[in-house]
Amino acid sequence: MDGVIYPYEDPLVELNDRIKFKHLWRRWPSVVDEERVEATDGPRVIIHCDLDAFFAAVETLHHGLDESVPLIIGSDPKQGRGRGIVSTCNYAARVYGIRSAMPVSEAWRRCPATPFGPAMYIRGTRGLYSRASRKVMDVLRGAADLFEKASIDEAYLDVTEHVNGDWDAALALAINLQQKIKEVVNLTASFGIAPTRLVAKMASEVNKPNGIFRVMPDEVQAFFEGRSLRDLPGIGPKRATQLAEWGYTTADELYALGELSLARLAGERFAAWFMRVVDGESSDVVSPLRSRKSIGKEHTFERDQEDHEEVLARLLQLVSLVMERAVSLGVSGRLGEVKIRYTGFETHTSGRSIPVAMDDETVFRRLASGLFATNIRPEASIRLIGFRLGQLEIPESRQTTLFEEE
Ligand code: DCP
Ligand code: MG
Repeated sequence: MDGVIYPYEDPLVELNDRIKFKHLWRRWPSVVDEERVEATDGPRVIIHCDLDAFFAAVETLHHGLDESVPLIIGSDPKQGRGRGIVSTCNYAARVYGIRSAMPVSEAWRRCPATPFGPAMYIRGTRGLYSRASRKVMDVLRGAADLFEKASIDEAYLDVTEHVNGDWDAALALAINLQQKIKEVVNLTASFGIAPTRLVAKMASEVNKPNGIFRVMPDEVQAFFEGRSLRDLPGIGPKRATQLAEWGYTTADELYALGELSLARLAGERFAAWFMRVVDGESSDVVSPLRSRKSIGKEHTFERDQEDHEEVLARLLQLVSLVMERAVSLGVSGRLGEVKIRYTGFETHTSGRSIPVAMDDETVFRRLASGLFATNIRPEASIRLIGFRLGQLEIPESRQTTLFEEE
């Protein structure tokens, strides 16, 4: 990127100038084609796709159910005494105020199953969802320069090069992808098109279900006008409540404060992040690397190792390498797993989850040592040792937890 100057990185440039520069940039889409991942401050064309009432829609198709019957996917409601939660529900059930993550007993209270009420409850079939998800992801991946699966039913596509920076072509592409998904798995999906990941994600909510919404680079500020701070991915409930107590409930009110005052109120990091988001300049790139499910490293000893101290030392080295990788990819994990393969190839994997995703080396070194100590078979000789960081989380959610903790 030597010799390439990014005028809008200059903090002294006025907002209007920055918007002008962004338009110029659009006409020079591939000055740094090879390094497009780094060229993230220019307006990219990002598409976010999110399937509608995903688990419920799959079950509806699978069992040939009537869409107008409220359908709740989650743990067994046990006639209202169930202690689990709702995974999701169809739109007919949302009319009753039923939502993802609500206690299933609460869902039952709002809308019980026959003979007490009209609803239907299904425990869910993971395999069905994974299969449908894979087919959808294959369709989406094919259209993206950079592709990132963000969860089982949503993905980010950086299509800047694919559409050559043309926002009408991006809209046409989203319509086309929506039709293809319908053809391939008979599910409906909603799309958001915007210059940043975060705005694309918010945009895909606007016309849900089966909708598309586009936010052009010069419409980002207007998009945030009157928008509740609670609707911003990256602002957790705690921070939203805090900001509301100070009198700020919408994005534009908070933006009007200006970065300096906001920093004094809510911290420099948050202020810088928030101003960039509303400027449509969030630096979160669509990263294929974040699609990965886990980061793992293994070591096979030259000769089966009987010295458990040695094995543990090697394990801790692996933990460090994995955590370095996680930090460089910008991901955190909630699960640590230790794999031990004994002489003769017998293999044992044991894992433990922590309450929130972290990228802290010390935490996972401690977790790995604990797993090793409790699971290692005394006197056994070891052929291979491995460590894996799983249940990875993407930075949007990471930002939430970091900001909450500040
Ligand atoms: N899910 C879950 N538990 C949650 C949230 C979601 O098991 N707390 C599962 C069920 C959803 C799927 O993930 O079907 C996708 O999550 P979404 O948040 O995208 O919810 P839906 O796709 O169900 O609904 P929407 O139409 O609002 O996207
Ligand atoms: Mg969804």
